[in-house]
Amino acid sequence: MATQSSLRQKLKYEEWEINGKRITLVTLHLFVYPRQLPDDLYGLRELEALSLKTVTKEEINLPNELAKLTNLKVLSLFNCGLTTVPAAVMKLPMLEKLILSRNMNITLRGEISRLINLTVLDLKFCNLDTLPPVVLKLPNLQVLDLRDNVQIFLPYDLYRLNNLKVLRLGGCNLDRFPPAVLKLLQLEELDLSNNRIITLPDGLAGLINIRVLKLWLTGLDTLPPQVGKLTLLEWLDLSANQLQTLPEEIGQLTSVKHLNLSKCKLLTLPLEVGRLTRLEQLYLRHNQLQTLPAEVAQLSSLRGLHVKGNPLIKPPAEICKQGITAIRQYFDELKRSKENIISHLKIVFLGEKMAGKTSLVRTLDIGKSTLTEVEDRTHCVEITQWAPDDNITFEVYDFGGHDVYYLTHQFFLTPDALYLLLVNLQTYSCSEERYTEAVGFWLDTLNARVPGAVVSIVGSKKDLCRHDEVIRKTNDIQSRINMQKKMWLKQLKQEIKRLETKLKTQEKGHSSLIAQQLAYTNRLLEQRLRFVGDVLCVSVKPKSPIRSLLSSKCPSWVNLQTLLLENVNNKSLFPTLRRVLPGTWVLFEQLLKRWRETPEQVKESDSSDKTGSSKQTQSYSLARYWLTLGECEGIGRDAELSPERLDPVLSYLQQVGTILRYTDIPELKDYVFHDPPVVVELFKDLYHHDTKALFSTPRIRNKYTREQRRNLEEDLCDRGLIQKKVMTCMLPPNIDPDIVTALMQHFGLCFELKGNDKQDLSKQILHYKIPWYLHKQMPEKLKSVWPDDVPEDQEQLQLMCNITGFCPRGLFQRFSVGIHRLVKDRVDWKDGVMAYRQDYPILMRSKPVTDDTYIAMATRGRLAQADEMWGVVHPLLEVLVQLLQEWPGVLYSLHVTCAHCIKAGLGRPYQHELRDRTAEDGRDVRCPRIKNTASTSANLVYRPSRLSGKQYPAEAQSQQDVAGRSQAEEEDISRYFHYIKENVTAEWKDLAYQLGFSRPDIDNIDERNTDYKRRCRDTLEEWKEREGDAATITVLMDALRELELMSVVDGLESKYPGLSD
Ligand SMILES: Nc1nc2c(ncn2[C@@H]2O[C@H](COP(=O)(O)OP(=O)(O)OP(=O)(O)O)[C@@H](O)[C@H]2O)c(=O)[nH]1
Ligand SMILES: [Mg+2]
Repeated sequence: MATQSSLRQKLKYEEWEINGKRITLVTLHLFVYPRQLPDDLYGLRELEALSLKTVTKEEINLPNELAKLTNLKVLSLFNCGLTTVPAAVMKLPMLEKLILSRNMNITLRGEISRLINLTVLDLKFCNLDTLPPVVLKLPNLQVLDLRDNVQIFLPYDLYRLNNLKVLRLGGCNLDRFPPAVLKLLQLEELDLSNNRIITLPDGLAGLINIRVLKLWLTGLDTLPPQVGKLTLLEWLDLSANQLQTLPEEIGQLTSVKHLNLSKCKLLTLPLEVGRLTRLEQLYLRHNQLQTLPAEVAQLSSLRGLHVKGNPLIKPPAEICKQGITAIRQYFDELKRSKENIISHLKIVFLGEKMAGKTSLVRTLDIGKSTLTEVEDRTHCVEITQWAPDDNITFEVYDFGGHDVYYLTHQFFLTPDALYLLLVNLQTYSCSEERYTEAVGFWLDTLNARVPGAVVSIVGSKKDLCRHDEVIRKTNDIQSRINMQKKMWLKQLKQEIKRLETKLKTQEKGHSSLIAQQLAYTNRLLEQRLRFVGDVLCVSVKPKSPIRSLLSSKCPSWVNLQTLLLENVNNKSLFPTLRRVLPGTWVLFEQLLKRWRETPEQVKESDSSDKTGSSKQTQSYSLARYWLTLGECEGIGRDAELSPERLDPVLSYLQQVGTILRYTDIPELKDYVFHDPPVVVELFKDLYHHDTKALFSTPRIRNKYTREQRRNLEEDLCDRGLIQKKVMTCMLPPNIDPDIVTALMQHFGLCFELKGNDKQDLSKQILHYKIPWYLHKQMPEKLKSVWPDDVPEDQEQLQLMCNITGFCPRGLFQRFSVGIHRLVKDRVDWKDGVMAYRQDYPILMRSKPVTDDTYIAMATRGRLAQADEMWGVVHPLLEVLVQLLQEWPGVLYSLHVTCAHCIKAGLGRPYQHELRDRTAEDGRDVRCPRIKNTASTSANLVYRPSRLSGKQYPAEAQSQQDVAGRSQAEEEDISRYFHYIKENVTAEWKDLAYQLGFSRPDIDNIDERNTDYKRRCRDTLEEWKEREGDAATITVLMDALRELELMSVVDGLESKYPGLSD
């Protein structure tokens, strides 16, 4: 039993909100177990706020002695199993706030009216069917919370509560606006959310003191103009309703600071919203808005404009993503120059080599059947523009079908394009193998990289097949596509089921990451590839003049053209095809294109600068590949964009993929890559399917003997190695190889190897390694460093990423580039790397197992060093997880292989789910394969919590973060809480979900706190307690960004400079 002094130690000053005011009270939070209160409690006369909690949910026994706490102002009896309010409560003369929520069917007796100071009564979730009549006799009641009493009836004489300022009736299943409420003229806050109300009465305008009005999820389809009379309104929540428009009277609500219109069906937003000069947060997510009024962006108090999930064309989504400042700059520029409507669509031609892609592209472009010659094979990617009519321009991406280009292709696969997959009907045969090569593989790639994209299948070279053959083959393709789609769905559902089971069985405190992964996987269900039409068969072989004369039929590719035009005009497929841009931006883009095509000519015709020095000539020939910022400014001036107006258009073009910019890579930050395919073409010189051709160019032949060239080729093919000076020689003249290699390293295509000459740095031969060229197996000699059997005095810590189903080609190679800066003394082979990290050996391997792929990374050391071993391998896993974010459709899970199984050499070692170590974990974990007889140290199974928190997409971090994290972890995250709670306020629930809290957790936080800020703070504190060291500012910032709380993110960054470094 607690003594008085130990109880007194638990007293703390806590801030409470009573009736809109914040006061600090001497507070005690007490767990009552089993039912009895400690006797010493009644001696705590100074107590002002008492909050009781019970774990058993049995009725708490509140004896008369409670009345001795004469100073008690707040009493919380949330979920205490009460059937009636105990008599002692009625004897607390000073009581101002009484929380009785979640006490089912509680009765309130007449004596309660003795509580003449009671101003706040909380009866949420009490299953009340009528308002207890005695409540009307509480003369000073100002706040009445009746939320979630689903049957409640409100009496007509509710008006007797003539001091009532706050009435909460959310979730009460009300089917109309309760008339009695209209008589509560002094009301300042009314919550009717989550009811079946549908219409608002005219009389609402009489509630002229209303400041907060919550009407979300009430089925409203119109907002009566009378709402405009509520001129004191500061907070209006109309989200999740059926509203398509708003009355112009909304503009009269000039006190409104927070307006939530998300998840309505809004098609337009009235200009009058621009009159809400005090508006700070405007929520418009998930509506049907195509345009925003410029007036809205001009609102000077506006800190957050949330528009995700709208088919916006003015401003386009790429602008909105960048935040309110970019939106303002856009409208500003739009006002300064004229509006241009642009219709662009990216069409990507994919498919095996020789499928007929380039021939079809050319045919469509010139409008006449055309065949390519053998030497026309496409290297990497060619981009052309095709404008079939005045209304639209297609950006056509024609990819080289050879395997070697596959890695670079992926960078051009973006979600908003139309994909045409060409299947060569001549070489297709109705077999699983051919289907996989010609169709399945490409669809898997799209499904992994751009889930939800629009795809059309085209059968090519129809002229080379008989009619029945065409039918047989297209039917086969179609039915196998259906099977593949079913397979994807099955995999997704299996994964969801696995995660749901895991969520149920996972111990408390470990579920948040699984919940996030589950939410993510569920989202993928909504984002499946959209196929348009059946397989369309074409031939682009020109007909002989005689046959053309005899046949009146139009060529088959014309049908494809018609289909393309039909599809692009289908708003459900491409809702944001047309977009409104400032004329200056459009002109700037056109000038950039001219530079792309003919930089020298552009320069010659440019009258502004005619010095024409050789240095300049060189720089203009480089301008084919990239522009310096200075050159961009010059082009900007030609488009009437001063240097300070340039950044918004560059950011926009970067967002839409027209240009590449790397403002955070030192070697690249001063350049603009205005023609991305040209950049990739540079790689082509180093990345060719024909390695012989690489070493046969005139420049290489001039510089190296035949023998030397043979050695160089051998180096590349056997070891993936290429010397820097050789590489320089392979690139076009004057190209700075450092820029190309910085780009290649950024794309994950190569890494740098320094020579061993430690004395003379200048003599170091710099090599680059291109893992793509590696084809050999693990070298035998490595067996001495890493024997098959784990040495007796050592343990193996092995982390595993299990990729279900399709694994992107080249993933392991890119991973091996990504980890380069973390390891030393590496040896690479086809599907593995052996290296050292912090003097520990590490082995990374990729292995296909039936339909899945396992990527394992392991180290060995003594058991006592388990924690160090985690520090060695875990950062490698983080690099892989980060990389996987490029393929949102890939399903993967993370594991720790049972160290006992490894050491015992068991065939199918057990894979533990990756999770953090907690204080409750025992010392050993049983090996599930050898039930109950063998075990392994918990230190080899559970991740030390200092490493946690980086596991699934919402929390993915950049590689740079890996290095900088330990410092961030050490600082106290709580220092940011105050700012966050002050600014997140009402969105605390979203934040809680984002941080992995479940619905019941959130309800608890809701119940036990008095206002948003406290709930937000409580959420953050609990999150920190749960997650320990994993509760980092990076995770928190990611969560805020995910919720688009950009004003909070920006505010934190400016308040704490260096936070985002
Ligand atoms: N008979 C016939 N031949 C075609 C047709 N389309 C393309 N070809 C021929 O097929 C070969 C390959 O055509 P391309 O258009 O270059 O193929 P691709 O898909 O662009 O090939 P890569 O660039 O290597 O990926 C060329 O020899 C073309 O002449 C067609 O409709 N009928
Ligand atoms: Mg081609």
